[in-house]
Amino acid sequence: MAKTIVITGATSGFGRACAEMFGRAGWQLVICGRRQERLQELAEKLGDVAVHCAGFDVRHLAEVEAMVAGLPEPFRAVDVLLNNAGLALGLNPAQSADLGDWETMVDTNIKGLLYMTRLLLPGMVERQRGHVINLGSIAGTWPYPGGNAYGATKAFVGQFSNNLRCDLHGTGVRVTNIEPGLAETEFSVVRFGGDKVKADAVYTGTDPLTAVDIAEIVYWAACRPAHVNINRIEVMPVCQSWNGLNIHRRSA
Ligand code: NDP
Ligand code: 8X3
Repeated sequence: MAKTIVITGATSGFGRACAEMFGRAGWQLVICGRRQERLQELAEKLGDVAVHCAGFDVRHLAEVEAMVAGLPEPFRAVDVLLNNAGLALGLNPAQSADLGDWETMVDTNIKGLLYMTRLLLPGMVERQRGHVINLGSIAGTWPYPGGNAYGATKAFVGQFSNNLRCDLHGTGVRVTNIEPGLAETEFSVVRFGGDKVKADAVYTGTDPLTAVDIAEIVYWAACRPAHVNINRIEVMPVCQSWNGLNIHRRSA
């Protein structure tokens, strides 16, 4: 019987690439995102793949509840939840960051992920199988200027993933946190409020990770034998590494 994956943030980037990869491999897909026209277009592109399109906003619990309650029968036994929907907004230092941006990141990256997980976990535990795959980030481990609230939301995702493993001990349900570095998607266009020039500059002269690179990792983690749990994967492009600690010196 075909397995079912629920993918949040399937309208773009990693989520869309995962939908294509899992779909081609014969999985049933529940593809989620706010831009419904993109979901429809993706479903059409996937042709014969069994797809359920779910247009909703992960920040709103009532919408998440309605999505889960409205899953058609063939899609109800979810094997993998890919908590991928997320975003960074802005790169200002904390002292001048936009509070609304911080709230949006918390509501999406933390609360949306919590809602999805809490509502789909009971079925997985009941069936004694399932897998929650979260999209964290290197920003959850490695600080950088302007990463303030975004990095902190991804640190939450990392620790929540670890704690989930404790709670799910003995249930057969797996948890994986995938933590990518620089990857070219719509991520930077969103971060810079639609400024494509600024977004493109992030990747100029680099060989960033691609959405397909991440989809291959998600697919690999999901397809390990049932007794294997990949706890976390941190991945960067070769062109990215650390820059050491910063020391401020008084002027003479
Ligand atoms: P994209 O901007 O290309 O995709 C983000 C996806 O999230 C879109 O499909 C968007 O759909 C969805 N989304 C955003 N807000 C909401 C919301 N409120 N409700 C429902 N869906 C939402 O970015 P990426 O593919 O790069 O990002 C995917 C994940 O990977 C994110 O969690 C991001 O933080 C993380 N990540 C990205 C990295 C990168 O460098 N690109 C590196 C490390 C982690 P829609 O707008 O249609 O709702
Ligand atoms: C996205 C990677 O380094 O832009 O999570 O924060 S980074």
